[in-house]
This record gives sequence, C-alpha cells and structure tokens, in this order.
Amino acid sequence: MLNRTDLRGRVPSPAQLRALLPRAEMDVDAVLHQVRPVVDAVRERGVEAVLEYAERFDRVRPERVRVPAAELAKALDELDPAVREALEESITRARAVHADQRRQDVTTEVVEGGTVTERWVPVRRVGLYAPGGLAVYPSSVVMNVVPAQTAGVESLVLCSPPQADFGGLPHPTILAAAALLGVEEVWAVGGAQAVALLAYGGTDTDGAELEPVDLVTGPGNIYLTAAKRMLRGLIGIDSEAGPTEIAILADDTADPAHVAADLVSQAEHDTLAASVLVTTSERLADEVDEHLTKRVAATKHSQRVEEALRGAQSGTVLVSTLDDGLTVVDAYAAEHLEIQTANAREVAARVRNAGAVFVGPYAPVSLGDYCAGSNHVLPTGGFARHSSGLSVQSFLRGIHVVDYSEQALREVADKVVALATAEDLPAHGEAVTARLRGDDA
Ligand code: HSO
Ligand code: ZN
Repeated sequence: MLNRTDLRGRVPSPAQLRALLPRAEMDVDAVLHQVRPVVDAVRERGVEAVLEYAERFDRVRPERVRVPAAELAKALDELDPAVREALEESITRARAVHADQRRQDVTTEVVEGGTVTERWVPVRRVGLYAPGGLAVYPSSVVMNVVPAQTAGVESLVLCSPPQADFGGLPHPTILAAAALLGVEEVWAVGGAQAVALLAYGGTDTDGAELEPVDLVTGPGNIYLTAAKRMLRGLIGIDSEAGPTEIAILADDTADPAHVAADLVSQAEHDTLAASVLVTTSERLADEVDEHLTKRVAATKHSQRVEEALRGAQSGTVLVSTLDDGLTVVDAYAAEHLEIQTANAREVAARVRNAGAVFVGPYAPVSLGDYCAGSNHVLPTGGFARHSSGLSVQSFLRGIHVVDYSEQALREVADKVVALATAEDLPAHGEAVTARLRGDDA
C-alpha cells in the first residue's frame, strides 16, 4: 500500500532526502486574492460583512455573532458524560505539563550596578480559532486554551464557524469544551472573516463589542491561513498548520500491527496527511503493508485513509542501520515521530528534528493527540527543523529590562563610543558622553 524507497547502502544528503519525501503542497498565496476582499469588507463593515459571509459560506445567518453565556452552559449540560470526563482528564494533564513550562524572569548582573532582566510578559488579548466542518476538534480547543491560560493571558476569545445544523451556533462540543475551560467569550464566525474580525474588532447586532486581539492561534482551512498571512504584523500568528504527519522509525522488534494502526490513525485526518515508515527491517515493512490492507478496508474513513496512504507524501523507506534511519527522520522533520525500536529511549534521545517524539511501544500519537499532557499543535511541513509546537512560551514575550548605574555606564562608555564611531553613528556615542560630562545638551 505504501510507496517504497530503498536507501539501503546509500543515504543521500538531507536536501536530497527532503526531495525524496515530498510534502503535500498547499498554495496559500494562490488564494490571497480571494481572501483580500473578505478581509477588507470586515475591516470596513464589521459584523454586517461577517453575517453576509456566514450566509454565503456557512449557509446560515446567526441572529448575533457573540454566543450567549446560556448557550455555553447548555452545551456543557448536554455533553455526553463520558466525553466530559475524557476532556477533563485531557485538561488536567495538559495543565500539569504546561504549568511546568512557565519561564521564570532571569536577572543577569553583567557588572556591579549593571543588570539585564528578561521579564516574561503574557500577550494581553488572544483570539483562538477552532474549525468547523470536517474537523470539529474539542481537543484542539484544549490544546490552544491551556497554554494561553497558563501563560497568564488576561483576555481570551474563541471563534468557531456558525453551523446551520445548530441554529447558527458553533458546534456544541466546541462550546462545551470552551465552557469546561472557563472561556466565556465565544463568537460564531469562521474562516478568513474570523481572523479579520479578531484583528479589527467589531460591534455585534445587539451592541456587544469584540475588542481587537494581539495574537491569533489555531488551525483552519487554506482561507483562514491566507487571512493570517495577510494580517500578520497587525496581529501575531502561530505557525501555519499543514496536513498532519506521522513518521515511525522502527526496527524488527516493532509490532507490525501497531505500526500499521498508528500510520492509519493520522491518515484519518485528511487525504493529504502523511504516514511515513522508516525501517531497517524489510520483513517488518512487508508485514506492515499486509496489516494496512486489512485495516484500511475495515476502518470507518477508509477512502480518506487510503488516499492519504497511497499519496506521494506517504511511504516506506528502507535503511541499512538505525543511524541511517535517524538521518532520514531528521531530514524529514516530522510533526510526530514514533520510535519503535530496541532501546527506544536511547534512540529517541538522538533525534534532532521532530515536533514531538513518542517513545516505545506504548506511546502512540493518538495518546498525544488527546491525553498525554503534551500539546498537539505541532510544526508540520518540515518546520520542526526550526520551530516548536504550541506552548506557554507561544503566549509570552521576553522583555529585556536594562538597568545601569552611573558608574556602570561610565565603565563601558568608551566601548559604546568606539562602536558608535565605527558604525558612523556619532550621536549614539554622544547620548552616553552627554550624561557623563553632566551637560544636558
Ligand atoms: N493529530 C492532530 C491533532 C488531533 N488529532 C486532533 C485528533 N484530534 C494534529 O496534531
Ligand atoms: Zn490526530
């Protein structure tokens, strides 16, 4: 079922490897011209434009865009108790992990009387987006809200598209998850309109105000991503989410049934999802293929999964040694990387590029998607080479606080002047010498 690449005996360079393991393309720039009028209309006409686009794209025109508090409470009341318990467990574990990520302010005494402090300050107001449509993921609400709240973000607003089936409200499980997390401000708006409304603010039909936000996070379709790209700068954004990916580095100790189950699990998200097996064992690769054939036929979203697995973005790579395997998975830089080998912990410790690493036979990616405590908003498309997943850090800014005494400034003054002169910026030097001569000119 999976395309097979045999790299036994030769491991190409990282650049060649990246070409061998292509990513599904998502051409965000190609839709910018469609998104621009939407963003402009929301900037100029606010909620009125939002409601027009709701009618056009979501096929429903909500009476108001802000979701009343009573609807949040009702959604939570009506939530299946088993799902509620599971979400509570997911939230508890995520809170435990994210609480430990909180950075402390650090003061460095550079010289006597001269300090630099890095002060971590939360972003004041954040907009979080939860998609509707095919991907109604209350778990993603948890993964966005928990780090923001843990960072100390003071004001949080959640946006999710209005659903025709639910009277123009966002999906009830999204509302229930928001209520469970204590998010009080939810607006029924989707896609590019949501990003524009978050960036510019607006007034609802009943006078409720949406105050503009400083940062927008959360995944969405290509139009939402294009709007984020367009409005970046006015607002901060998280990194762009591409189709989900799983890579598994396995040797002949791995259980082929489990490997196949995990490859199918992420292929379930999207026809463009990538499932990649990197292994030293041809026998394992053959057996995984047999299991895939059986599993794909039996699984609920069979068509979507099969398309993802047969796509050019998925495949098996045979390597001679685990060292070569590590070279391959590092070049690929998967969003999720499972290590299913002997001494998995040791092998995992040597991984350099991955959004998250899942160690050994009992840490499938789905555990991390819901209940490990780790965050599931992770870098895709090879971004793991330079970026991290969502964390408390994503909602903080480090402010450098520079505090020098007269004496401490005096000691370093000639160095500042020398560098200022070298850069032909003498006024920079004069700002220092002016103080030390005591003249206030
Ligand atoms: N695997 C997805 C997250 C997710 N899985 C949500 C299930 N629900 C991207 O990391
Ligand atoms: Zn998933």
